[in-house]
Amino acid sequence: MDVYLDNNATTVVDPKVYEEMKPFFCDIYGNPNSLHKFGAGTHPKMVEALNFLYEGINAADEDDIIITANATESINTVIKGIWIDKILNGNKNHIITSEVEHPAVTAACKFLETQGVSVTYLPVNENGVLEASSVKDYIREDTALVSIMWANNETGKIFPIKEIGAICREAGIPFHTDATQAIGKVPVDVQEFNVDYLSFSAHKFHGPKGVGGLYVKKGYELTPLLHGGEQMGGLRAGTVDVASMVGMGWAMHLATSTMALAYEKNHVSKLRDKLENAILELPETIVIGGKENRTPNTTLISIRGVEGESMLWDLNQNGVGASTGSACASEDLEANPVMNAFGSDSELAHTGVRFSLSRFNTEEQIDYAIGVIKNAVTRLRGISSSYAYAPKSHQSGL
Ligand code: C6P
Repeated sequence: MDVYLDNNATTVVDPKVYEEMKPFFCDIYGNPNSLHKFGAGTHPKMVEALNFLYEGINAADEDDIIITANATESINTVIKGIWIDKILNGNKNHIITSEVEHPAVTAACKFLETQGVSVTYLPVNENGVLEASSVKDYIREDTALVSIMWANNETGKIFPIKEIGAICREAGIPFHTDATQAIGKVPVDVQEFNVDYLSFSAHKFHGPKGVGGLYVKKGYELTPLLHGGEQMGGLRAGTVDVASMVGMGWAMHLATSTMALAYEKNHVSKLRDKLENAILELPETIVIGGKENRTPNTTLISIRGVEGESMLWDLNQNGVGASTGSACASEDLEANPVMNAFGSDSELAHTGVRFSLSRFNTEEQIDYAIGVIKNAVTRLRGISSSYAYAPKSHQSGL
């Protein structure tokens, strides 16, 4: 049996989304900026898609949603746009972010540091969560932007976005949140949560790869990253991939309906808990950051004596796909930086395995995966010298 448990890396395209995308490859293929029917024929479905995106995050009519290639582009547009507008052409020079952001944020910030920008990387507490008050403590006169993720891709931990948004609003500082792992998992509402910029990627919520979005609150416009044609009101030049945009709209619609979010909360989380509790029956296993306040689909578990990469190999041999952390960092064998960031010791940081589920997983799949995981742990612990001789350090069942 094949069981895909790496949905934070990417998700299967929902069949309904695929159906909605199909006409835009060979039938309705005109350039949406052309005036003839081949181009203009795309407009109704593009408008529908945009409306679904607005509804999905509760954007106000006068706000903007820019279609991008992915969350990475959306994030870079905000960080570099702010750099141009408020730092190069203004009198600010400081950005606040966290130590556990995705590399799309941290690498962009590291680049700005090489250009003389001062960046504060806030630590998370022992539960892997950033405390809103720490943002307040580090705001300076010259702070140009606060960028904090909505939910962490490795632990699933949800950050206090509403409080951070309120702190930024009060201080008059633009607030960006990377909601890539939040959409379709928890309710996302830019108005209620005081968000000025928000990034997302369609392939994380059963849409196609290669398309994402950037929400921009009215009055918070940015210098664009891509200059060229007048697409997206001049905010992101280049012919829009209509099929992908339509796919993203439908994916958002399906993933953020009240029913879908309830299913995620009740059904997907039950399957995640079943998997997690079965692994926690094994001695010396812990949930990194604990069980509180997570997205319903994610668990990052440390299994002492079992190196993450070896575990993945065993699982893969038996049809189960998981990861040790971010897919984009899976080729380097460094200790997991997110686990390092909240104080895990180095052995622990090498033993994390991330399981991330979706609404397409079944109970039968989870039962099968549990068997595969338990066998792999027994085999790998049997050949692990560190497990046989090292002092026992984990508490089980945290
Ligand atoms: N995280 C993971 O395995 P793109 O690649 O641009 O569609 O998404 C980037 C991105 C941005 N922010 C967060 C919180 C993310 O989780 C990701 C993608 C995947 O965790 C692939 S590295």
